[in-house]
Amino acid sequence: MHKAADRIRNVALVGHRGSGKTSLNEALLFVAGAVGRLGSVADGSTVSDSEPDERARQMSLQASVNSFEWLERRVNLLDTPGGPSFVADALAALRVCESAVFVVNAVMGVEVQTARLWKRAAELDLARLVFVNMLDRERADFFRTLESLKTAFGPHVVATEIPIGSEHDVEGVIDLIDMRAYRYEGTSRENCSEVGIADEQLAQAREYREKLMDEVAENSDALMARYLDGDEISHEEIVAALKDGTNHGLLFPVTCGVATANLGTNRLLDAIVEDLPSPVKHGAVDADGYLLEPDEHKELFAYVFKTRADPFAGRINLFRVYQGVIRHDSQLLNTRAHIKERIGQLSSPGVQQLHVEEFGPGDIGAVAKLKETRAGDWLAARDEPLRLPTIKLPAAVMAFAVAPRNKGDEEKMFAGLRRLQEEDPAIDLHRDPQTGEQIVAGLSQMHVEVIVDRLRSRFGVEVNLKPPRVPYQETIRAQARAHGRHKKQTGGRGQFGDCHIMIEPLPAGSGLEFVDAIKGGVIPAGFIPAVEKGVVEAMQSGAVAGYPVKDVKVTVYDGSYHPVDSSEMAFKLAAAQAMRDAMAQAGPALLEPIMLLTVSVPEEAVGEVIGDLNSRRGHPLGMEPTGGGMTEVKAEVPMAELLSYAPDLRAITGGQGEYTMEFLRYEEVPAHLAGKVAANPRQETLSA
Ligand SMILES: Nc1nc2c(ncn2[C@@H]2O[C@H](COP(=O)(O)OP(=O)(O)OP(=O)(O)O)[C@@H](O)[C@H]2O)c(=O)[nH]1
Ligand SMILES: [Mg+2]
Repeated sequence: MHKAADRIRNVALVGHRGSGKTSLNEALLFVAGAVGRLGSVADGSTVSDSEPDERARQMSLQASVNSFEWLERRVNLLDTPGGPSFVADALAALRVCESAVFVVNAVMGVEVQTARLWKRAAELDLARLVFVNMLDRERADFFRTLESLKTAFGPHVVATEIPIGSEHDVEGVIDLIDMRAYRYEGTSRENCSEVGIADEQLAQAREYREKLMDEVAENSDALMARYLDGDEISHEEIVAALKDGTNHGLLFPVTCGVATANLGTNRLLDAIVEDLPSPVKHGAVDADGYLLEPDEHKELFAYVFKTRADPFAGRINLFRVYQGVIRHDSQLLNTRAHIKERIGQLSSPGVQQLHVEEFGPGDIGAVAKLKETRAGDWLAARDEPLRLPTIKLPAAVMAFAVAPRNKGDEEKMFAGLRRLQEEDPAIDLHRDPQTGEQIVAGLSQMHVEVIVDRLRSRFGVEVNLKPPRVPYQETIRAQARAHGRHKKQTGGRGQFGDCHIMIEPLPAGSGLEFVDAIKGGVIPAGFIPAVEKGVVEAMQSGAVAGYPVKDVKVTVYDGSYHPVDSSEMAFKLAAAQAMRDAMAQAGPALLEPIMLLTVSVPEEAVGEVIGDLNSRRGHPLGMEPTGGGMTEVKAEVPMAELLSYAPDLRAITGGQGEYTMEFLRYEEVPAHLAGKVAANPRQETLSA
């Protein structure tokens, strides 16, 4: 029998890079008895981060799922990477969960990625709970972190516990609901014991309890009236109101602890099963108009959210059942590939890879050995095309040309790249239309380096990377009309296609919008797709410098045809010609990617670093001391100016500077530079 949907908790651990998610994941598994010892990230002994490259880099590179039982509930806990380059997996995890635990570093407070993921979780309507981690670190401050959470996420972020002691002397936590104190000693499962609240902390605890009660009472009119009258409110009533507010995204409880010391983690585990919603409570999921209900009697729909390559089992697909029951030894349909897949063995994901006969609605499971199925697919009882709203991923702008070191490894390299892309949809693979080279694009240089490492370690292919090229784009700034006509009469059957189009600029990020405004069949409907094809082909190469053209609305509004001579090919050629003419007249503009650069440098080098960024057409956004004599400088800089930044920064800072960058947006290239780019379409000087 499967676990009932109201006994399941799907929870994603999310947060900024290095905030302690993997360590917390480990502690929660340890407390629940799913692992026998508390592994550590530093030793490379944690359950998640099990891949060799994750251990070597001491950071999570992909999502991992562990299922275990706690208080008769089944918890599917998803550890996600905090690094912005690996955000695809964090977003995929949020999609299949009802709730998220935000892990926040108590020294740093809310960081960039925390805020971004919060926004995504809000869009998905997830219950959110915060764990303020690393209370033991120097300069850690729970209360300052709480303030930064309120500033970022509003007044309904509220502490349900506060720490006892701080930094190296942190000892435990005070539960504000029941006003009870807990002390932790050592890291064993039995390290927690109740103690009295120290007199000197009583006033502070009362103050924060009052804030909590104000917030809880706000979620229930009845409770509010009695609270204002000064009535005693019972434990059960407080918990019920807190739970209700959390489940509806009206209130965000903040807990705290030290993941690596297993401090506060037992309480978090209880909160996960008691305060966070089940799939039933969260309710039906809207898949493109089709409501999926967590009902075991309805037909099956399961969504594959993650494909992992396992060295032993081959490709493993992790799925979430939305409706119905998935059974082992059964046959299902893949609704994208329209093929039947045989479901052999099913297993519960993670450390306790137990074979499971069936998974019910709301549950998360793993299946190996499927032929075609990969992340993003639906497995279903029948071929009903379902869609969840697409997850918007950042643009893969760090593009490198790759080639195998050994001639003859081409096929192996392509196969490897395709497999890696299955695991990570943020990777973009394409051929450079100008040079014919194979391009691998990721969200950052590190992202691409991880891909190269994996090609070597998993697929045995050594590749060379050529320096990145700038992925310029083009667009138009004005409206234009053009006429294209393709006519050939060379004996026999002729060629005839004829169309009039109008093009207009669209807002950035809109891509192509193609409108068929043909009246009276002057171009027969059957040829319209050929017209669109011609337009799309012409847009591969813009009028300024031959880069792909984006953000254009194209309306085909007139034309003519010949009953015998017209063909798809003729209409495609006519449309491409019209499009090229129209683009040349429509104020074509060259666009370049602008990056957010974050540089960490010694304080004394800040002046020179900023001066250098100014000479790179950069706009400094601000700076902040980060301790240890280091300062973090943020700036917006065109990518074209950063291709050789690493050696220059090394020279300025005597090797002590570090930087990361990520894509922000496209902006028009200043006119005096656009000419230079156009004159050098292969960017040859850059790869010198
Ligand atoms: N002192 C202290 N160190 C911690 C704590 N939690 C994690 N760390 C350390 O912080 C570093 C990062 O921890 P991880 O658990 O890998 O952080 P993460 O959030 O999983 O990192 P990403 O997966 O890269 O986003 C490791 O060296 C941990 O040992 C904590 O509560 N206190
Ligand atoms: Mg991690």
